[in-house]
Amino acid sequence: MHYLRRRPWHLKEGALTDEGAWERFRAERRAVLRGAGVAAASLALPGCFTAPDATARPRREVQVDPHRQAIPLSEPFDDLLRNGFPADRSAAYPLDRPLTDEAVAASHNNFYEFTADKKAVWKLVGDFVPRPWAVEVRGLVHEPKTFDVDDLYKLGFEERTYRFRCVEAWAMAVPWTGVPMRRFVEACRPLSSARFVRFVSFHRPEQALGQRRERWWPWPYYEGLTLAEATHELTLLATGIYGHALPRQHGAPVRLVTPWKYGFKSIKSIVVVEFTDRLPRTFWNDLQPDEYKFEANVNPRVQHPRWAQTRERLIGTGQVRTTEWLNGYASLLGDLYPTQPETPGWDDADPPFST
Ligand SMILES: Nc1nc2c(c(=O)[nH]1)N[C@H]1C(S)=C(S)[C@@H](COP(=O)(O)O)O[C@H]1N2
Ligand SMILES: [Mo]
Repeated sequence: MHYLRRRPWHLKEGALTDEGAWERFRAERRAVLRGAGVAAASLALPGCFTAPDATARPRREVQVDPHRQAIPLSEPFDDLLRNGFPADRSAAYPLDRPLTDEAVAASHNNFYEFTADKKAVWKLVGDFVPRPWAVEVRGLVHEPKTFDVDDLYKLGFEERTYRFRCVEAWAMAVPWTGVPMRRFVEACRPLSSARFVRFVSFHRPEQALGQRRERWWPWPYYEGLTLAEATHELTLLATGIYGHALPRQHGAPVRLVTPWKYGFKSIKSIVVVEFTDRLPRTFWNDLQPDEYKFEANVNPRVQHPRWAQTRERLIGTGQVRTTEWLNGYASLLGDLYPTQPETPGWDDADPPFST
């Protein structure tokens, strides 16, 4: 079994966020998860408790925190504590803005399977059953297989604070927990002929109001990445947010996070991962072919047909910021996209490499 090495995370936390309440909550929860033996005095002072035993894994103990009462979650908090949580936060992805308040992020969602009303998603996800959950791996792999989502922590969880930019020009900054997608891809053992990874979400009209209402939409939601994108260090297969498992409205139990692409690429509630040598079609391209193409990289120079992409508004604070090429991740992406284009991504007529 693979365990992440515990790092002195408390030293860098202050640099990443000014959300004192959240940090306090996080420190307290870690302490509680670590066992009842932790001195109560240390709970009030994040950073004052000692580093935990490297082999001590959190158990699913019930812990109801007062801070959490205010968070619009669709399920009880104890149900969000699962194997692998909380994970160590990586220092490699510092933010240039405060973390978004958890309650704000949890009540402002795009999840069209339920509704197009961002403010109402969290109220409508209650019937969705995210467990048990298997992710089917198929296509150009040595052997098709399925992963139980509750076993993914064995591949090694880490927490990363990422900026997130929706194509609608709102943005947030959140701590995701998950497995680097590269490690998941390795575990899938793709054939050398694989060029793309295709992702498919669930189709459960009986649990999802939007899928019942918008019957003609091409459900289930589907997305894709090139293999180079999927195996890039930045790509995360996320099972958690804010130190616990994903609540339903954020795409329980497992979703993609590609922080340099518009949010719609970060497909939620994945049931299929398919390796292919053909450019995957995508849900939004099929619904709105005149909008962003497959690549959908954040690019302030390429306008949406109906609005500019030069700026973004942070949910919660309402702060307006300049949007950066690749959402500010250009230096980490290296030579994946050497130039900043003036036109939307590419489509099947214009693949980014020769096969
Ligand atoms: N299955 C699925 N995944 C999805 C969507 C969706 O409607 N269905 N919306 C996308 C869009 S447009 C955005 S901005 C993000 C929103 O993620 P969040 O609600 O966790 O902030 O999820 C993306 N993933
Ligand atoms: Mo979005």
